Amino acid sequence: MSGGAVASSDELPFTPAELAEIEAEARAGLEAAAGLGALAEAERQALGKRSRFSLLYQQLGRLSPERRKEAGQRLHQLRRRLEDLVEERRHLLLEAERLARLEADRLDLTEVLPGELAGHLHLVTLVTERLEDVFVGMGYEIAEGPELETDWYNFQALNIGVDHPARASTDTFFVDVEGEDGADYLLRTHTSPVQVHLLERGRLPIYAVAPGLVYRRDTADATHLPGFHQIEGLAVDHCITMGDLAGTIESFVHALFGSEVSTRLRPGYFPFTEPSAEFEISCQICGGEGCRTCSMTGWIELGGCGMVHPNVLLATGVDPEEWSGFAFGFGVDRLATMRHGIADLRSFVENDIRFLSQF
Ligand code: 2NM
Repeated sequence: MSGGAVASSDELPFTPAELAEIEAEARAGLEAAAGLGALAEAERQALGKRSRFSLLYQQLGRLSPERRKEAGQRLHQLRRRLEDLVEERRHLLLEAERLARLEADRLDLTEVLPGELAGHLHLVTLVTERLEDVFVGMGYEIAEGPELETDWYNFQALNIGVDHPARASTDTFFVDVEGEDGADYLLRTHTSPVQVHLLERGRLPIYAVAPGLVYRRDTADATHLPGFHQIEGLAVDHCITMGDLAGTIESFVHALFGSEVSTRLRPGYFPFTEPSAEFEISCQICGGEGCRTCSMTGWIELGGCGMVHPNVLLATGVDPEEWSGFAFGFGVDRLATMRHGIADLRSFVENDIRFLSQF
């Protein structure tokens, strides 16, 4: 140490100008730091053990108590200002890093390859829309109804008694909701409840088709899905006959598959129609000659149909003495597999873009 021991040791170890210079230098370093690593280094230079700041601090011990207090306060205030600046800078840099990371992780899902469409409707939707167009062309309206139904609409009104096998809990998803009326709720197992709503509404005559999702407790395999699409038609008027039914089926099959395809009805059974029939189309694979696809019969079953059972009309408040009707129904997914030679229904729900983009 130079100078007189007592007098010089009691002088402040810095001038205000020196302190201002130390602060300016530290600030410049902290503000120039462009990343968190650089900031830590600038902080070490400003306030670390070997910093000009720390050297001043170490000299406080030599001062008289009054001087030490004054100098200590000055240094303390400077440290606070610099620490605040470090925090502020750290905050800004963290935010900048976060934004940079978000920008880097950004995925542009809207990309459209040059010359290609962005996408198209699912084949089942396309086939449903085609069917709707064909029926609208024949004067039908499109009807929709809820997928959550009561036992009444899905079964009772359709002449499906409590002991009918279609009611077995193995076939139906029952839903555990408390209806105001204490009714049992379930996922509709067919679109027929939509027809029940139409009949109940009582605006006759009715010419309507109801497309939509239906649910059954099946394990998915090549020919079953637990959720699949149906379309059902209903025509109720004065003097509707089985001949009208056969002609309607032939018309829409011709519109869909071409007029070289033949149709036929075979006796069948449904609780909601009497008489009931299954309708078939001539096998497209062999042209009716007989092959593996049609089990050598030349015919492939497409759906069911029949004359609406008088019990259904009575249950929905329609007078069976005045009105008669036919109804038909079939699986849209299955029709799409037949129309496009698809081997497995599960392709429709696997969302493999290579499959979907073919149609
Ligand atoms: C089918 C087959 C036969 C049908 C019957 C009715 C109603 F509500 F009028 F009674 N709707 N749908 C029906 C008839 C559905 O699907 C295979």
